[in-house]
Amino acid sequence: MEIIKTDCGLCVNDCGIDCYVEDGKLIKIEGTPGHVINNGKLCSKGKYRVETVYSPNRLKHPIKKVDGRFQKISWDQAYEEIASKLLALKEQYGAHTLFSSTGSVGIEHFEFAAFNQRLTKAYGTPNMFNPEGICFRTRILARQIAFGKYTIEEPRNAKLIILWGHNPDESYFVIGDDIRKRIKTGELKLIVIDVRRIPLAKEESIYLQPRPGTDAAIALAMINVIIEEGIYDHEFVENWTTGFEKLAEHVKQYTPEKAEEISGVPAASIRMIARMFANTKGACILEGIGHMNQYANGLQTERCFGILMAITGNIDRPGGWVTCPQIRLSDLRVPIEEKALGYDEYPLFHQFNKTPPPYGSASMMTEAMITGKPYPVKALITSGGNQAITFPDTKRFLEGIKNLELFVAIDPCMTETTRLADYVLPACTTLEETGIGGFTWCVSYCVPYIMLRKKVIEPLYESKPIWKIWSELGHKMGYGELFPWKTDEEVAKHFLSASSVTYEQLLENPEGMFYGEIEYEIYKEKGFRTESKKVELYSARMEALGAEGLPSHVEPQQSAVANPELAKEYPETLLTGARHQEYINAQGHDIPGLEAKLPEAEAWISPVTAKKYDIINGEMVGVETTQAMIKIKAKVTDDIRPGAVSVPHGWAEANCNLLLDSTVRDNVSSYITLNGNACRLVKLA
Ligand SMILES: Nc1nc2c(c(=O)[nH]1)N[C@H]1C(S)=C(S)[C@@H](COP(=O)(O)OP(=O)(O)OC[C@H]3O[C@@H](n4cnc5c(=O)[nH]c(N)nc54)[C@H](O)[C@@H]3O)O[C@H]1N2
Ligand SMILES: Nc1nc2c(c(=O)[nH]1)N[C@H]1C(S)=C(S)[C@@H](COP(=O)(O)OP(=O)(O)OC[C@H]3O[C@@H](n4cnc5c(=O)[nH]c(N)nc54)[C@H](O)[C@@H]3O)O[C@H]1N2
Ligand code: SF4
Ligand SMILES: [Mo]
Repeated sequence: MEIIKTDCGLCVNDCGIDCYVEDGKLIKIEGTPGHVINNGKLCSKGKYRVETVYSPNRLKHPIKKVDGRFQKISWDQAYEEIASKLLALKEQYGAHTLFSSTGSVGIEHFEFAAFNQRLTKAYGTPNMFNPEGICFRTRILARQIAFGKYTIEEPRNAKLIILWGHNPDESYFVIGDDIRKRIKTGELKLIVIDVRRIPLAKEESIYLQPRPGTDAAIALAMINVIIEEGIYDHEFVENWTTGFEKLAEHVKQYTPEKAEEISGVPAASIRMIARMFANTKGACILEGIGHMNQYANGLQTERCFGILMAITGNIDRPGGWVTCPQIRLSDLRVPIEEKALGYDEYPLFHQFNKTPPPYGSASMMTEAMITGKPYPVKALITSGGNQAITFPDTKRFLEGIKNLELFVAIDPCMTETTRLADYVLPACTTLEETGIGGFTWCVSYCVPYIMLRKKVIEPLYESKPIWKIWSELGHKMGYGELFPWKTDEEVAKHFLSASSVTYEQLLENPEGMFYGEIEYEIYKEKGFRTESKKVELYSARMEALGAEGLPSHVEPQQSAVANPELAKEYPETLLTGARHQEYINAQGHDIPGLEAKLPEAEAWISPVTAKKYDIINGEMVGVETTQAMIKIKAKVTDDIRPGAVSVPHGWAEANCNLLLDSTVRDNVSSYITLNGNACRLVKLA
């Protein structure tokens, strides 16, 4: 039996795995012992990695919908028909008539976004949408505003962590394990700020339970205490920041008492954690990858976190937020003039950096599909995403696709989204192609590591690597010269040609390799990459682009404070999308072993809220918003704040995205508000 070492690649964690292969069949998977990221461990999903590859849901060949039913077609026919329809639509409506949309896989697997962009930009459309418009781009932008670069948490070296709206036991289990271990050895102190009492809050820690969407008020009050008490890092603030005076004046209004009124967290607790945080070197806010971005005030909340890190001198210092060298891979994008949707409407998001982001504002995607404004959208290609379940506001997604003349979906599996398409093209999974992997920890936890994601078995059935699908379609459309690559290896070598790492080095290091080192305090030599070369606590550039230069607390649009009328009918607060180890977004529900572990979606409700509606633990209830009602099992638990209702996302039978409204957004970043919306419970029986 052959053992091939590779990267699991099923989620953003990039764990090292040993794949046992016999006669071209994947037999067994184990975590690679001693691997830098996971040290031999696998999460619940990783343990079922073999089953995901051989899922009965895998697509076997290209299919086309004829009179409402799918028929098998050849790859050649699929390419031929899709290419000629796309070219005819371009002729009639202009190139912007094509939208492409990827899911989280489109961010994590480099080849996805790169080849998608190459083809769609060659065609001439500016609009690719991916979860960068609803997931974690806001945190990156907020840090770029302050530091001129994306500084990243380094939790493995931290002495004090504030786990702020992040539950790594479910979403990044390796970090959860590491935190638990280091609390036990006394190396690490932990503060948890979460609407739910997550398992780590039950370890030795301080736990604060805010009203949803009020985290900026808490952070601003911490800044207030740190400045008032003079416990900020004087040397760093004086030499390396601008706007401190303005900030000090601005936060005077955010006393801990005021923050208590807003958030429900006691003023004394805010004072205590502010002091602990300011008095520890190696203090780190380890925040939600998605959640803190997905509120009405997401971008400015993120800014508060950066300011807290800066004034306490925890930037570019071990265990704080540090600078991780990023691997530079070749850019396949073809330049185009036209700007993506959102460029004019959300100038800060699209115009802050010299080059605009290569994707449109996701919140505007379905609106354009529905209204035909600013231009008719007649074609959509989705790949590596299950938007019919995961796009926040399912109703608008379903309404939008009715106007399409061509809908192509690319995925290894039959999903709720592929079922709606005119053509479905079978992609292989990452264990069936060679590519570049292992490097996503550099953007989440500051580990400058890279691995070759090796082909373990041949692509199953007629499935193909995603790069090949885009390339072959490109050839059919007349863009052949842009797609010269013939093999996985050629593609990987091309990407690596811009980096300091070679393909051969990766082959020689099957468990992966460090491609660089964290450089602490490099600002001392080069300054920060902002215009002033210092950390910009106040941002003039934000103001020039129409946003507030200093962050404030802004209520979620539908909170009882912001909209008391609505609260009379919908008095509870909806949270969507807390992660489970068993599933990745909508993936994993086809695996019996995972279904057995977590068979039903559950809404977390506190006993206080449950009593109001006469709901008992385990019964099916309705969760209703102004948009819709879904039925879901009630989990009555003390582990959630009264008034908050937390439902997971990615469940077809309890689809929380039916409840959301994509016009409710963070007005600065354009992110759809996934959390903090008004809801009520309905007793069904
Ligand atoms: N209400 C609510 N909605 C949310 C969120 C939330 O918290 N609340 N979270 C949002 C966030 S942060 C994100 S990132 C999105 C995620 O949304 P999606 O990315 O749409 O969710 P997934 O279910 O992970 O879909 C990934 C798809 O990629 C396919 N796939 C998996 N591996 C491969 C592969 O190797 N090759 C190819 N070609 N395809 C593959 C899978 O079969 C699956 O259909 O959801 C967003 N939606
Ligand atoms: N197993 C698994 N892992 C995943 C994913 C998955 O679907 N499954 N998805 C991946 C993706 S695409 C992403 S974006 C990340 C998401 O990663 P995160 O966004 O970090 O999500 P979670 O780790 O679930 O933690 C979010 C926490 O925020 C809390 N919360 C909600 N509202 C508030 C609030 O107003 N204030 C505070 N303080 N806390 C609040 C919730 O109770 C929850 O415990 O996970 C990634 N990892
Ligand atoms: S955490 Fe992600 S990468 Fe690691 S084993 Fe689980 S699914 Fe695979
Ligand atoms: Mo995400």
